[in-house]
Amino acid sequence: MRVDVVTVFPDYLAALDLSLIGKARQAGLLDLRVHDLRDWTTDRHRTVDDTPFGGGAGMVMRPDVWGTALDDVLGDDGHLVVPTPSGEVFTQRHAEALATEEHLVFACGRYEGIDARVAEHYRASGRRVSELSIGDYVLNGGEVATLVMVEAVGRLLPGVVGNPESLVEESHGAAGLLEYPVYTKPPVWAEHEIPEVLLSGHHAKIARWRRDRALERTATRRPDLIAALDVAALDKHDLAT
Ligand code: 6GU
Repeated sequence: MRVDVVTVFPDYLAALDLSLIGKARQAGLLDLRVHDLRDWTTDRHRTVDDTPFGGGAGMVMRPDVWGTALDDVLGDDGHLVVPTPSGEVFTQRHAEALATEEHLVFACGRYEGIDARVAEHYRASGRRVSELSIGDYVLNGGEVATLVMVEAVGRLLPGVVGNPESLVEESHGAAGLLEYPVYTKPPVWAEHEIPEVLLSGHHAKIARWRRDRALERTATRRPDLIAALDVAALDKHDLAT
């Protein structure tokens, strides 16, 4: 997969050199390039923003600078992703859909945003454009949201996560539940023991226990996810839990 990020803070994206995503880049599974938006400015001060029409606080990013940058970077197949607190909320379903794309381009704006004509223009020209938020809070710009989305998408690319089974049971997977609690050695730590069933070697009982804990946790922490569950996917025992 090819990923381009356009930002006025290229250094923010340095974390993508690390860990699994960094390895995926070295292995050639992910071709990630970070660009400085100011490289597309033409004035002496390298201006990227201006005051909002209609008045109000803060600055808005200029469409002309973004337009020349995105015309260069999008190529003919790029899917434009604009991180913005006024976007749809990014979920694992968005990550899965974006992971099937050949080429993503992230346009990082400051939080007052990019002139609205930019998304409108690329949509009108027939491109896929996704305006996405990472949650209900406000960040200073799209860079951290881009880190989040590139990591969520990148780990779904074939070969990035060593054991693909670790993608199966995790939170926000197909089951629509949060993950059950996990434990490792030592079996007793600070007088806390691990649940006995996990030492039983009884695989069906362990699976049942894990599903019950996942249901319990999800009901307490994320009742919205319980409400969204497909009732047909629940078993008798689930309904009793
Ligand atoms: Cl994508 N951008 C900004 N600036 N703030 C956010 C966000 C994005 N998602 C949540 N808050």
